[in-house]
Amino acid sequence: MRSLCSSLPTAEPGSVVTLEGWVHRRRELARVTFLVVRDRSGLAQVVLPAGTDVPPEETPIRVVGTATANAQAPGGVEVTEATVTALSEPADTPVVELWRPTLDASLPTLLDHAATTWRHPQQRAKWELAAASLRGFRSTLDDQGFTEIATPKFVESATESGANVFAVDYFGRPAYLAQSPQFYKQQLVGVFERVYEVGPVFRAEPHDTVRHLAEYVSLDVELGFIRDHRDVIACLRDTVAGMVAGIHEHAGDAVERLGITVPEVPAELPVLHFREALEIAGAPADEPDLNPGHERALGEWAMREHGSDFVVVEGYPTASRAFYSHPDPDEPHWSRSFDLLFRGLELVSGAQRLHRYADYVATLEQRGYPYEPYASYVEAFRRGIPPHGGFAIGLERWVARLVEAANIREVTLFPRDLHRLTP
Ligand code: AMO
Repeated sequence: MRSLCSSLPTAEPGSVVTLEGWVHRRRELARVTFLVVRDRSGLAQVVLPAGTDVPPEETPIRVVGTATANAQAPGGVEVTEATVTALSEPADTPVVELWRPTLDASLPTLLDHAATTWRHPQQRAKWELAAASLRGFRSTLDDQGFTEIATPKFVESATESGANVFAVDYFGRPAYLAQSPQFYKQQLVGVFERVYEVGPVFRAEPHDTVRHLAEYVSLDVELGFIRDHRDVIACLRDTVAGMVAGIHEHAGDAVERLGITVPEVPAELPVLHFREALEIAGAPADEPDLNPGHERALGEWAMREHGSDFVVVEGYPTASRAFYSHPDPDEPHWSRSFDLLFRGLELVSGAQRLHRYADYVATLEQRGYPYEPYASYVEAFRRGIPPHGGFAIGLERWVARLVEAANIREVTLFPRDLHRLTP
């Protein structure tokens, strides 16, 4: 039976063990050859007689040998008297030396050779943080009565704005790749009350920035029977806390490999009104939105004033938010929408939504949007949708800030952008 490298330290000394993994490193010394095996759980050392023929680095192998205590070996146990069998052709020499403790390669090299470079324990740790966060996201929402949904990615109309949609030929009809599951998650509040989706979304971002991808993973949440957007912010707080808990529970080892500081989520997130946010960021009072420099300034403010990696900005101008956002009933110039900034970067957008049919019709008209492309969405609001709201977290942005990556592509398995369609 196969043992994992991580279980070798607990193997009975003298017992026969079988490891399967990759040749992480060969070191041929005068009297012995050391072979380090890597599998999904970690590394193990195998000691072979000098001159043993070992396949090259990155070849998958099976090692059958004897578990032997050796204080110098990682974990105190190594494999001796071993036979090594290659499980594929000898692997080509990787473009980067994966056995080195840190991966020393330029971003284009990392991305061009992603299928290999992701094997490096530190690189892989970044996605392990993403996977653990997803487990925490799902389990937190599952426990709160949410239903996971899956919605179409071919859509008839733009959900966010017409500017950055990918047009596709859908059996001869024009269609788009979904920029978000926005319209569907709202309609499904009418069925399940509380829904979430984890899925790809598509944005034809025309600019080459360190925070935008053409395809990313959106963690979408929508819940009904809310009082206002503050109920949505409370749900967001618990969801992000759940993602952090997921990291502690399932990716402690990845955190250690990367040496990162996992944020603490305050019991209540600090909240600023958009007006105050502009002032703190030193922006003119008539600015319609926050730019990356403003966001960084607000991140520093949150750390200074609240010791918090997070800050919510609420009340963005209604005119600069998506048409489905609910205006503040007292001051309709401001909306019941918000963003969550994490370490000075926009991580989440959310809002209370309009939920009355007549409000949708009026808003579309006011904004000069045609009714027809939105008809099937808007007409759902004639059939009883409760007050509701929700938010979306960008998974890659979350991980990028967790590991403080300079570029979102460093934490994306196979990034898609203006220039990149392979690998
Ligand atoms: P928005 O368009 O602000 O809101 O997107 C939500 C979050 O998704 C992330 N994000 C991106 N990540 C990588 N590359 C991109 N090009 C990109 N664009 C956005 C950000 C952002 O905060 N329907 C609304 C959400 C809602 O109200 O529920 C929406 O999609 O982290």
